[in-house]
Amino acid sequence: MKQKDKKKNKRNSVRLTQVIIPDDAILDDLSFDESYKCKRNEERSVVSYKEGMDLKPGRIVEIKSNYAYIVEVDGLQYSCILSGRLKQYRMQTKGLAVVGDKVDVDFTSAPVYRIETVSSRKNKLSRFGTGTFQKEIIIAANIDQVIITVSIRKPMIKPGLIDRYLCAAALFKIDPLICINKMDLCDNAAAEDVDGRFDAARSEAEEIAAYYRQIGIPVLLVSATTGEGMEDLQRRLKDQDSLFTGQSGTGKTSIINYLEPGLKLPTAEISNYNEKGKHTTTQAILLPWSFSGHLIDTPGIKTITLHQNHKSLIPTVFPGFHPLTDSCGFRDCTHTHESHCAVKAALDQGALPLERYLSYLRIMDSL
Ligand SMILES: Nc1nc2c(ncn2[C@@H]2O[C@H](COP(=O)(O)OP(=O)(O)O)[C@@H](O)[C@H]2O)c(=O)[nH]1
Ligand SMILES: [Mg+2]
Ligand SMILES: [Zn+2]
Repeated sequence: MKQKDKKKNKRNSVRLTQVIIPDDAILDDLSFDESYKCKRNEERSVVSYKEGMDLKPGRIVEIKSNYAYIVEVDGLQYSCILSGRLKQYRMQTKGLAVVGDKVDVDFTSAPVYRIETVSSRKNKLSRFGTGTFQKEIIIAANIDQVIITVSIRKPMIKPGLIDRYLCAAALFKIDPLICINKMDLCDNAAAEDVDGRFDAARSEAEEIAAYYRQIGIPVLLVSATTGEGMEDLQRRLKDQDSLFTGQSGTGKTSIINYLEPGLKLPTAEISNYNEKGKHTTTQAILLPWSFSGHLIDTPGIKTITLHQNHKSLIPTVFPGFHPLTDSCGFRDCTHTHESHCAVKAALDQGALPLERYLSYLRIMDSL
């Protein structure tokens, strides 16, 4: 870089650190509209700060700490830091650049690589803290589909939990795919029968699958042990960026390892061992499939939580309620006490299983 340019950059950075954001909280409030961020990056980004830079597009694949981001650029991984410009938003750093974000990295001062811009997101998946304010923690961004992993047994399948994941997927505008794993246990009636009735489990899985398929949500019956359903799953993962979610122990990591044996991600037993002291990552990680596309594993993230502000949206996004809801008498029908409710009518006619309606009430109650 020329001496003159250096000076100019320095001046810019001084000026920029003095920029006062009228309300810092605005950055936290990106829930359904990322336009603030888009504007800052695409419209307001002045040419001057990019002058003399060697910017390359990349993707954040892992966050090591508040300061270290692993970014994939042209198939290679670089440890990067946030530029001074982005660090102004230090308090929001975690939400500012997350796994899956598309970024521009400046290579001018290699081996120090700086993330200079973060592009606006197609979508994101967040979880919410407990307590009154339920602070948002973004898990990952730019996700094509979320693989809702459940197991038919061990742990027992819980359709109520599937509904919760489906609500979250709908709220965050991410396509869902349900994977019912451990199907091998169904054919193993002789095996120790902790949860009872393994022999009936296959028809149970098929019944659950039939219901969700009927309301338009794809379901695969798989087994990471026997390989059942794995070809179909691979076909659906190809060329997509998929985030695996689901209760711990349902076999997410086992499925990933089956499809990509080279990864050797630690499954249950090893993770437990690591809890005794070894460092394990609790963040999301983005990894490439050898058959193209990416996966996002979220080893330390226990469950999906919904935000209390989502409550008013659940009556429309709850799986299977659309397009019924269009025929409700009230636009903001909660399908409980209202008259002319199409959801309750479907329930009375047996078109909507009581179980699903009760699951809806439980989710509403919990928010
Ligand atoms: N029988 C059976 N066990 C499985 C299957 N998939 C995973 N497991 C076991 O379930 C446990 C939890 O698996 P893991 O992949 O760590 O689950 P995760 O917590 O969802 O990542 C491990 O003991 C696996 O060996 C399967 O398809 N069949
Ligand atoms: Mg795991
Ligand atoms: Zn209604």
